[in-house]
Amino acid sequence: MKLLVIGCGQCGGRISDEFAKLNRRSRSDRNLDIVTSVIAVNTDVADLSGLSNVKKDPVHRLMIGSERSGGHGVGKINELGADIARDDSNKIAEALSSTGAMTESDAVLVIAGAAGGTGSGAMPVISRLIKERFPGKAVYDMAVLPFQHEEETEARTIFNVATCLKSVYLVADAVFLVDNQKYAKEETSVRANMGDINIQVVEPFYNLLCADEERHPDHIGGKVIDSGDIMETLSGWTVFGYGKSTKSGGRAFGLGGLRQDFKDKEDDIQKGARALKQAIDELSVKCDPSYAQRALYMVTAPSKAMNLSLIKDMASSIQKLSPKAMIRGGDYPRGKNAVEVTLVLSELSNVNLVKHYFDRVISRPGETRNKGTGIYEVKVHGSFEDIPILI
Ligand SMILES: Nc1nc2c(ncn2[C@@H]2O[C@H](COP(=O)(O)OP(=O)(O)OP(=O)(O)O)[C@@H](O)[C@H]2O)c(=O)[nH]1
Ligand SMILES: [Mg+2]
Repeated sequence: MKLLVIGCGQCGGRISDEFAKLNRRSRSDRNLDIVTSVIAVNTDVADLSGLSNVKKDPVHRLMIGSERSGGHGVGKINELGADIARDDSNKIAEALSSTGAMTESDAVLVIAGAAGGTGSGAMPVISRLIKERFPGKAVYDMAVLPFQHEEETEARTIFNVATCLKSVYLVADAVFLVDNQKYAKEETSVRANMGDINIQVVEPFYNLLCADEERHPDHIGGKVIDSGDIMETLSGWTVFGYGKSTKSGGRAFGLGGLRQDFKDKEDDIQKGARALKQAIDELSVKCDPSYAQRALYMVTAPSKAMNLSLIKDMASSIQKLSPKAMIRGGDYPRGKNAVEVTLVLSELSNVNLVKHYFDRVISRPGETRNKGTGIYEVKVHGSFEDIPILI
């Protein structure tokens, strides 16, 4: 499956930069293309020049709204970010067309930090623009949710996240949710933390996108997850996770003395179970998987390890986890020792963290000031319907 990736604002730009790197890796290691083009859109010239892997020309590093932002961002005012993207929509559409990548892309992935200004505002506007100008093209948005401390220290955080989420849900075919806080490590610096998070965020897409592009029979699974399966799975609120197990565990599970081929098989099943557990533990947002209406898993392992029991165990674990979901699964024979699992849970009918933002943006008497921090938060009077949208 091939994606055209658009990163909006600083956060979106940096994650899209990781997608450009991912494609370099798939090309050099597997001779496959999974990303057709990466465009970083920003109102901040310094953010754009700080990227490493996105092509350096003004089409792929697209500056918008320089007159209004002075080239320094929009200072977390996401309505302004949305306005600027709307004003410059012709420029954005022309950049998209001029890459020539749209026709060979199965879908477009638009990425931004929901708490920021430029990306949070531009992501829904750009998603809508693609829907209008490139009819029929699937558009997926990736909304990165803020660290907890940002909620407590920045007045506009909750408002930006709530308005961005409401907008992208209305316009995109699916919204990947990523919770920065869930990936955060206390002991590392903010900058290193974000770099690590960005790497972790794109990793689950590697095997998932590669599998359908494979042409060599050695790497074509018994059941290939193709772009059709992925697109059928993606709908509404979506989370994803990835796990990898290389540890050999045969003896530890009391299998000493059994025949070697049987031990190897048991070992692979244990590896699969461990990788699945990690994928669930490391889902991009904490959620209750039983709310998923659709799910997808892909097992990547050397073909000799890809036995039927491994796949069957995986399928039944996911079935228990998300009993209401329509589940699609597949195998991808690749790699040496590891069993890797990519898990996608989609069409989630309830995500507590999303509800938290919608609830918190609506003011109740005396609540615009956060009692704990004393900060005056930007709030909306009324109910969910009164939360403004940016498109
Ligand atoms: N995971 C991750 N989150 C980031 C990164 N950069 C910023 N963020 C998060 O994104 C949010 C802020 O959005 P930014 O992308 O900085 O804002 P922007 O879109 O550039 O908008 P303005 O700077 O206001 O014009 C915060 O919640 C940050 O924690 C990054 O590289 N990775
Ligand atoms: Mg910025």
